[in-house]
Amino acid sequence: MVIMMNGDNDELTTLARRFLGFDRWIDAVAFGNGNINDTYRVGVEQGGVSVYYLLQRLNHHVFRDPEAVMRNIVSVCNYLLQQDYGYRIVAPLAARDGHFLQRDASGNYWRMFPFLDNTYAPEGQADVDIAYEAARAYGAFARALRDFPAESLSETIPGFHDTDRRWDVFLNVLDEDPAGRVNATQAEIEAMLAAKPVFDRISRLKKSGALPLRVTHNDTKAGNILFDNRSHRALAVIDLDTVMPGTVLSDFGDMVRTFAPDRREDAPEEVRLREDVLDALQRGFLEETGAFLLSAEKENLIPGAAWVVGEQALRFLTDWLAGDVYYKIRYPEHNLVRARNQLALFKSSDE
Ligand code: GN1
Ligand code: MG
Repeated sequence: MVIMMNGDNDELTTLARRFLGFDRWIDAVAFGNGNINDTYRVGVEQGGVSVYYLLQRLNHHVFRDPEAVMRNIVSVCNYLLQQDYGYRIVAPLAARDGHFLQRDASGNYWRMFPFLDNTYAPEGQADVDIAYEAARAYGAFARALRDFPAESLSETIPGFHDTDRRWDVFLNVLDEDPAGRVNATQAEIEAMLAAKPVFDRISRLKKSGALPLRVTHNDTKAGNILFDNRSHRALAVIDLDTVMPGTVLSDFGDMVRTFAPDRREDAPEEVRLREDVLDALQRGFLEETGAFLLSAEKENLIPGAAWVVGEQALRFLTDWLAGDVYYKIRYPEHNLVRARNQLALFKSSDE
């Protein structure tokens, strides 16, 4: 999906005013590199001091029920506040009318978060220390939420990790070929079809009931951890939009998928898994979760990772064949390059 970054300052100022009182508008700059939402860091002067916030447009084509997204986030943040969690909680700010979401003239949904000064979210490939710190933070998140009633959360993207359903969508796109790209994509389609046994294995495991339903983050990449500029310690787990009921395999798997490769997920060059980073992820995550995860979960963390990589390949390939309707793309073949990258990663993680 090609979304215009609508950085109209007047519009952003008006929106910010609905959340905040301020004396002077400083600026708004596009922030981060998410594939779904549009984020701005806005600066305002309040009582003579410059203060920064994040103003974010929630993509309501992807999140069809924005209110449910905010309810999930708020209930998880409130719960975390009462736990021995050890990390900062970046909760959304209520607007002056008491609502967490504000709509603009075109019907878009906006929300605001505090901006943590002197922090950064890693870009590019994280090193071993960053991976270990992040894995501990995601592990602590799972630990602090282990008794939260997962079934009380809304499934904000229905079927997000429903492997059978994603596979059906893929087969359907193959069949209909809406963008006329199937013929030129044969090699990638064949590689995808060859990955099916891994999907079947995890699908059977999920249906067997051996994996408890847990609160899962569902986007456990380096960019969703805020680090302290100076100490490089993890301070906060952010982006709780996809917090949903799920299995621990997807959160550990998405860490492996995003941290362990030696290149970004859209690098056109051959990608390889870094064993030292993989070890650091396991060490960090299990330090926090080892005491409460069931053995069926621990034993399947690595096969689960191969599945998550395969599923991401499936999602990018499906979007390419569908004509780029879901992910933001920065050039015409972006989704195909992403799909190839994830297929290569799948191959190296399934070896
Ligand atoms: C999307 O926008 P971002 O980068 O936080 C996607 C994830 C994918 C990721 C791949 C809601 O996340 O599931 O793994 O792109 N989020 C949604 O880069 O679909
Ligand atoms: Mg995200």
